[in-house]
Order: sequence, then C-alpha cells, then structure tokens
Amino acid sequence: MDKVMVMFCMLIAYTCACSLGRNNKTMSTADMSYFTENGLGQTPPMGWNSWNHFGCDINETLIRSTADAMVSTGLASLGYKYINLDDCWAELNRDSQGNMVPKASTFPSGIKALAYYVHGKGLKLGVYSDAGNLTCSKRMPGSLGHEVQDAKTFASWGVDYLKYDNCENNGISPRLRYPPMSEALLNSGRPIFFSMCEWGREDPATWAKSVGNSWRTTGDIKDNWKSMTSIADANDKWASYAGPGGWNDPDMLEVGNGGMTTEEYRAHFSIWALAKAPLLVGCDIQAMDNTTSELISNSEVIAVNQDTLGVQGKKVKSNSDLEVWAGPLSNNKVAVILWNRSSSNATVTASWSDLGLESGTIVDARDLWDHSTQSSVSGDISAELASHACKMYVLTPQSG
Ligand SMILES: *[C@@H]1O[C@H](CO)[C@@H](O)[C@H](O)[C@H]1NC(C)=O
Ligand SMILES: *[C@@H]1O[C@H](CO)[C@@H](O)[C@H](O)[C@H]1NC(C)=O
Ligand SMILES: *[C@@H]1O[C@H](CO)[C@@H](O)[C@H](O)[C@H]1NC(C)=O
Ligand SMILES: *[C@@H]1O[C@H](CO)[C@@H](O)[C@H](O)[C@H]1NC(C)=O
Ligand SMILES: *[C@@H]1O[C@H](CO)[C@@H](O)[C@H](O)[C@H]1NC(C)=O
Ligand SMILES: CC(=O)N[C@H]1CO[C@H](CO)[C@@H](O)[C@@H]1O
Repeated sequence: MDKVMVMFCMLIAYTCACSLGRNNKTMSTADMSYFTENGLGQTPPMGWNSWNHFGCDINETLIRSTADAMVSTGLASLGYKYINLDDCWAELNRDSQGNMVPKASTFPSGIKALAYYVHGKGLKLGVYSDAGNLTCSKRMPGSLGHEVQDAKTFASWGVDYLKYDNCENNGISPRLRYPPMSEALLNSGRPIFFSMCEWGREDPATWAKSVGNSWRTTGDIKDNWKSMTSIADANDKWASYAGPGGWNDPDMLEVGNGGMTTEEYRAHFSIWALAKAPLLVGCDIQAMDNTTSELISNSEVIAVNQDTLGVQGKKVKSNSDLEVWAGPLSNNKVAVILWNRSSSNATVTASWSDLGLESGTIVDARDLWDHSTQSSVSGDISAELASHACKMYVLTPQSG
C-alpha cells in the first residue's frame, strides 16, 4: 500500500474505533457527555501504585501488607482507596485459552484472591496492562488485540482500575489502540476506572474524554525537582480539558521516595492537589517517615483535590521563578499556591486581579499547611518563601 492508502485505512479504522468507543450507550446526541460513561472518577482517584518505589519487585505479600498499612496509617479514611499493581504481575505467556495468568512465583494465590483481600479492607484493586504486544518491562503480555478477553478477565477477578500503558505499540496511534479497551471495560459487567497512559504523545486531553477517566499528559516522573517541576508545567497547559469523569494525569506521586527535600515534596503534593491530578502515592507506605505521612495526610489539601466543582487550578502568574497557581472551588472559594521556584528566599504575592477576585473582596485566608486562618484579608496575599517552598491557601470571600 502506498502512504495515502495507509493513511486512508488508518482514518477509517480510527472512525470505526471511535464510534465503537461511544456507541453502546443510551444517550441522545443532544445530551452527549464528553466523559466515559462508567460514572467513575467524579473526583480524581486517590490511592497507591507500586511502580515508583518497587518497580518490578512486587508480590502478593507486599500488596496485602500495603493494603493493611493503608488502613492502619489512616490514609484509607482520608480517601486513598485504590491499591494499584503496576507492571510485572503476570506471566509472560497466556494460558492455552489465551487468558492472562498471574505470575505463579509472586502472585501464587491469584488476583481474584488479592481483590477479595483488598475489598475486605474497604479498598479497591487496580491492575496494569498495555495497549501493545508486551508491557514496558517486556515481562508480561500486552492487551492489544485481546481487549475484550482481558477486560472480562479483570472484571471476573473483581478488579476496579486499569492503568493502560503504551509500550510495544507497533507505531499505531493511541487513538486507535485505547478506545477498544475503553469499550471492552464498559461491557465487562464491572465498573473499572480506565487510566490511560499514552504519555501525552497525541495530546490526549483533546480526544480522550470519551475514552478514559484519566490520561497521562507527560512522560514518566522522576524523583527529582527538575522532573517534578517540568511535569507540573507540561500538565498545566491542558487544564481547561479536565473535569468530573476525566482528569489530566501528570503521573504518580514521588513524595517519600527520598529524591527531593521536604519543601519540594510539599510543593509537589500541593500542585498535584490543586491541578486535580490523581493522588496516587508512590512510596513504601509501610516504612514512610512522619514527614511523608504528614504531607500526604493533609486533609485540607486533599479537600482541594476532591472539591466537587472539579476545575483544575493552573499557573496564573509567573515572574521568572515566582509563581502563583490558583483555581476556583465550590461555594465561591479560591485555592491559591504561592511558589518560589528560585534558588533563594523571596516574597511571593498574589493580587486579587491575579486570582479573578473583585478588588474590594474581603476574604478569610486559610493556610492549609500551617493550619491557621488570617481573617479579613483584602487586595492581595503574600508570603516570604524559602527556595522551592510554597504556601497553599483557601480564600473564602466574606458575604455581604
Ligand atoms: C451494550 O453491550 C452490552 C454487552 O455487549 C449489552 O448487554 C447491552 O445490551 C448493550 N447496551 C446497549 C444500550 O446497546
Ligand atoms: C515481596 O516484595 C517485597 C518488596 O520488593 C520484598 O521486600 C519481599 O522480600 C518480597 N517477599 C516475597 C515473599 O517475595
Ligand atoms: C505484535 O503483534 C502483532 C499482531 O499479533 C504482529 O503483527 C506484530 O508483528 C507484533 N509486533 C511485534 C513488534 O512483535
Ligand atoms: C512520629 O510520629 C509518631 C506518632 O505520631 C510519634 O510517636 C513519633 O515520636 C514520631 N517520630 C518522630 C521521629 O518524630
Ligand atoms: C528564608 O525563609 C525562611 C522561611 O520563611 C526563613 O526561616 C529563613 O530565615 C530565611 N532565610 C533568609 C536567609 O532570609
Ligand atoms: C521571581 C522572584 O521574585 N524570584 C525570587 C526568588 O527569591 C530570590 C531571592 O530573594 C530572588 O532573587 C528572586 O528574584
């Protein structure tokens, strides 16, 4: 086939795949929802994922004890409910019926038993697959061409969440490879959160809303300041596309993994919360120190992330390395982050015009990290910040 013919076939296949991804639903075109219709992800998902800390070194003992720790540390009661396996949980070879098989040496009891255990703790279980021939580790099969069978398998095990990676994809567009799994999950008989991980390759914010509940906007995060800040910036430009049912995903949290300072991790967690990112903890929660626990357990910061309005906060002012990030919350509240990304102390100021507040507005300013309130603030809010540090506030306009 010549190039034009190939392009034509891709277009036809794309159109079919997309209508497949949308059609089996009782909705009028007038009322066409942009978001995948499994009803999940009305607020960003919260939980834990094995990859950032453990990579391929996972097993059912680790997952069970992590679920135990999720409850005993109090994280579960703060809303962290997904326990998500990443790569390397399955055998490389499917069984004689073509089913994916849990890795016998590390998950001998199987995923169904693991889901039963995790559900027994009041939590949910996620698994991982790939929209290609193999996963990124090349140690387990991908689901490309096996979408219906694999979705049924996951549903039969009681799986609640699928992270779907992008390796070994034969150069086929993600717009062709992700909708079939979306459709298969919708028809699997079980509500399964669909976390698309195509690394932001084809600007998924612009097309993935009817396909997944979240979509990665960038490549993988690394546990350092440069990676974290550059991912925050790359994710920011898609802010207007996020909303209940479909979220931009700047990748999982590194808080607690050791590569950043406490102030850098505080900024990482604050910005992810404000940006309505999935809050998927990526450290070893069984061994986390008090500082890590304090950061990820801040219920006031979590409440910004989980606010029902579901509008992604964004960078509203940037003056070299002095930044103001902000976004609206329900009940006319405003979430604000003052952030000094430079290498030494500075005073960072957000004026009401930066925040879209009327100049005469008087607010109570709740400092979410200091847990203190300044009443009757007007005009602007500012703070002296050490290098890389941030302050996070919720501003509540006084009525009348
Ligand atoms: C959607 O697909 C499922 C499974 O194939 C089927 O049971 C259901 O009736 C379909 N719904 C609609 C509205 O076509
Ligand atoms: C399970 O994985 C953890 C984390 O990698 C490891 O420390 C532990 O030794 C493993 N346990 C078994 C039974 O393999
Ligand atoms: C992936 O699988 C497809 C279909 O089975 C096959 O045509 C293709 O050659 C495979 N690609 C690689 C890189 O193995
Ligand atoms: C960590 O927190 C626990 C419980 O709140 C406390 O008992 C312990 O002293 C703290 N450890 C440190 C090093 O602060
Ligand atoms: C930098 O700011 C921090 C936090 O406000 C403060 O504790 C520290 O004394 C300041 N350092 C200098 C050199 O001004
Ligand atoms: C943009 C900005 O104001 N950044 C400041 C961060 O802190 C250092 C030290 O005070 C200043 O030099 C920067 O200008």
